[in-house]
Amino acid sequence: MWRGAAAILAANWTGSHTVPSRTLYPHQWSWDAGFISVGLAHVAPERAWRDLRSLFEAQWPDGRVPHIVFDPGVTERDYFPGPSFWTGNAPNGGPPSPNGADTASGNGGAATGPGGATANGNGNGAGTASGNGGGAASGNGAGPVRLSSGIVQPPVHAVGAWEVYRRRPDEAATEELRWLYPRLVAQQEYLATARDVGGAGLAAIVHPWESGLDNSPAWDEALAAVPAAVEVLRRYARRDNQVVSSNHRPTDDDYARYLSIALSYRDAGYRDADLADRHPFLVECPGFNALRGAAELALARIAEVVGADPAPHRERAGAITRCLAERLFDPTTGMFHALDVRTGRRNQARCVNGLLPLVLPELPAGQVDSLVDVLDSARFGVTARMPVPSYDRCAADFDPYRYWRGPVWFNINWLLRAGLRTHGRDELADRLRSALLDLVRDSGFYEYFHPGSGAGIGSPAFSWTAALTLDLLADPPD
Ligand code: 9WN
Repeated sequence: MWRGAAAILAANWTGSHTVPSRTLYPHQWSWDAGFISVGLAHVAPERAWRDLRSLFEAQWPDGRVPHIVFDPGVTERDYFPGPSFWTGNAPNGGPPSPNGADTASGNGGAATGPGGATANGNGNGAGTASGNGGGAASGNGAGPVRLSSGIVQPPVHAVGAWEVYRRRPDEAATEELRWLYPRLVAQQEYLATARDVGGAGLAAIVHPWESGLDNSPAWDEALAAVPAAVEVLRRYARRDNQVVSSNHRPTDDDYARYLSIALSYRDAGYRDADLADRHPFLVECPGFNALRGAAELALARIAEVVGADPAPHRERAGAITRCLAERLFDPTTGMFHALDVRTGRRNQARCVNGLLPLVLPELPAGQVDSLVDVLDSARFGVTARMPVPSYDRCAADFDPYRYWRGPVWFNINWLLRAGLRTHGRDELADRLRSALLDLVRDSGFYEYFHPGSGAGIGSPAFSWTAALTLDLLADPPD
């Protein structure tokens, strides 16, 4: 299994970064890079550092780390929505031309981002409504310009960087941490300020894609209020449905709304000022915010290595934990729920992102007990064989095939196992580890898995499944 996982990571390596999947996702994705680094730490730490550097070279001057950094060598046809959609460079708003990546503008000038990070971009910083409609162009001046999307994903990179460092804490790794630290701080700062739309200390996501759990039922209500850009979708061709079955992916209706939200943000120059007044989708996600907290704790450790003060990071982690505990926990369901900032309502669906606050060590003991109960209940239960599904098994609309509406995902389960260990629930953590390893042993390194049969779904050679398998194999129970 070890060799199979390492081979997938090698096959998905492009020379500067790892793609999530050659067939489905041929660019670099943000939170994928964080998880991938955790696995590369065991087989090729130099690639792990290069991967993280690649991503952070595309950081915007305002600190945001884009959810996709596009590979200029890949055509527009190979992924939708590609660079010309995000930069607004598709001719007349129509379908992107194959050369969109080459024609998209960007002045490539270096700008100094918050926290002392230097990011090379086209100046689409916070508060600037740019003429070209956004989409950062990045690069260190040596290689080709890499365009990016303008939205983010959960900040799991400090956790990844810390894992790579602690597996081989030599001078080269310390140097990498010195380079990354101000950039990771800038990323956190961006989320803590520009994205605190609700004003309570939690970051709001502006698009379901930012959660990483794209079509989770957690967004259904907020999404229903968004107009569907049916006409826009019609002008483009979805690529994902040509690669895997459309029953395993978000629906066209979902996509029409995804496009509508992305266009709204793009056409406002990816500005975050006044989001509350104009943006159609603003949600506080418990998973996203729990991972912000975990990132602060990893930053505290990194700060000690690079000679910075760890205390503010620990304080921020504590503050995020308290906000989550007060604002997103529902005692009637015993778990956390996403809050729609536009309506002030908490979504009632029981989704797996509502269990992720378990990664926070300072979560109140009563909430920890409650999450563990839900996790081990019939709704999410870790049976002898199956890890935790992405949605409540008992819900009427539980769908074992459709992406984040039922199937089992490896990265989430890896995080839940870490959370269980944080709170000393080792027996359950060990069961989860065994179930995950059984799954890949029987089915392969798939993107996601049927929560009943364990059959693999989506991309068959998926990087984070391979990476996190390596980590689980290297980390047996005590
Ligand atoms: C949109 C790359 C990404 C993951 C997400 C997953 C899926 C993209 C898509 O693939 O999202 O970002 O096209 O469906 O939902 O978590 O990062 O692996």
